Amino acid sequence: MFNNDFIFGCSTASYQIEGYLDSDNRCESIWDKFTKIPGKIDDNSDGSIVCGSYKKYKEDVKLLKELKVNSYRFSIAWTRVITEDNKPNLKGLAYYKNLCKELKNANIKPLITLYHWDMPQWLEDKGGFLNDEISNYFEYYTDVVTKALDGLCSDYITINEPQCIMQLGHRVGAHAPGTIYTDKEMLHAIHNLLLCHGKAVRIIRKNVKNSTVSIAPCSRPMIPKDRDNAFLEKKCCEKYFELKRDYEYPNTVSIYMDPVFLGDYPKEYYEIFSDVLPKITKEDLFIISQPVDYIYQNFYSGNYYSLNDKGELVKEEFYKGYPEGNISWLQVVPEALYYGPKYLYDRYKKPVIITENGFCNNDVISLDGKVHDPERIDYIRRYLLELDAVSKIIDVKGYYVWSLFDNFEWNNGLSKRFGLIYVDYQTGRRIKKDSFFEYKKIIKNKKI
Ligand code: GBH
Repeated sequence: MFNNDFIFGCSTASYQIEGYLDSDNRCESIWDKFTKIPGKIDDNSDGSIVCGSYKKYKEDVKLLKELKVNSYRFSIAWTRVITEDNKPNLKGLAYYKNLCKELKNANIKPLITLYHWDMPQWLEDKGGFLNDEISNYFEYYTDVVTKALDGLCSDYITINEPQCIMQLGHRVGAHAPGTIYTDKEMLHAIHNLLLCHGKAVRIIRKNVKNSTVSIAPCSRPMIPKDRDNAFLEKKCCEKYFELKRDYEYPNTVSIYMDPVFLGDYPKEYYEIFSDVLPKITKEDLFIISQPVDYIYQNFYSGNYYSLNDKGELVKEEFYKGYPEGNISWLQVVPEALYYGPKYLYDRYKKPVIITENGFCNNDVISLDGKVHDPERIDYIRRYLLELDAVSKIIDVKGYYVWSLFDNFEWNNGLSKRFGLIYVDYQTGRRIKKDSFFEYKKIIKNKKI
């Protein structure tokens, strides 16, 4: 049973749902360019059609109203609201203003993500996150947005999943812009990204009355196979925050969250990267660690661990045929919503809000014209049961489903569906899936 003021919401992101990429002087983003490179997107699709939310926002809000969510998390496209000569684009701003007004009339609180991966290409051309001016550009963009939305939105997320920006965008190369960083560049870019966050927090506090703000990282928690073994849980928690100089280090939580929440990088950071450290000043760390309100986190999956004879952690491989979504990394591990929030709360001591959680399915329209998705319903219910359980021992304030709609799933294109609402990309038709009605019921009853 969730508290009466528990936030139930849905999440989306600009490039994934808006479409109309050439409207109202929107400028090119790194995803416009990346999707044109042959072989980068599984089905050669891009963000040009998708859900058409740039024109259909009234219909979007109607659906949200029917679902009765308290909050809608969406992102602003930097490319729509700032021109290539770094001036406000009033037409682009008007879209987000209208969306916020529509939400206000429906009694739904907007939660705005300022950066959900769609960097303006002209800024990427100036070096992207390696440009030491990037945090000043981001601060200016944040200033423009918060002033334009004055009185319409008070809740902001600075940056979505810095892990994916760095690991997928600049190490694996599966995401835009796909330029591969050396370790020295990676740490420099991470530091600049954190400065973007900090400067945005500062300007939000200045411009917005009763603001809330934080960053939304993602992670894949280590789950103790034996839930009664406190020693194993402690080991899992340690591993979750551990920073090692391996291929995966841009994916860790502590490299981003320690500076934001604790005021400095983890101790081991300075040792393992001693030969490639960026310039880090006291002033930088002060800016990066401006107080934030919440621990936001996106959780989808996790890994089980047990102990060997020597008392060391060992990862349990998933057995063949293990329950999973229609995307390689989405094994069903509901305990992620118990241990993830718990580990984070114990270290960073702020209320937790799950900013994304959801399921990818090979959904189809059935003969009866409906979309039946029992797997998604089961996933959401199992995960929410774990979240409900952990909320008895830590402060959990909300949960957002990824996603309201099927949408452009980055390098996986349109073939991967995460929505509570099915989108027929040929006609633009939207069909509420069974999970839409189930989530509506959960919201109404505040219980599973
Ligand atoms: C989120 O990222 C995004 O915010 C959203 O835009 C996207 O559409 C949604 O989730 C669904 O994918 O280390 O094995 O987990 C995705 C979260 C984190 C999933 C990194 C893939 C890498 C492989 N991603 N993870 S693994």
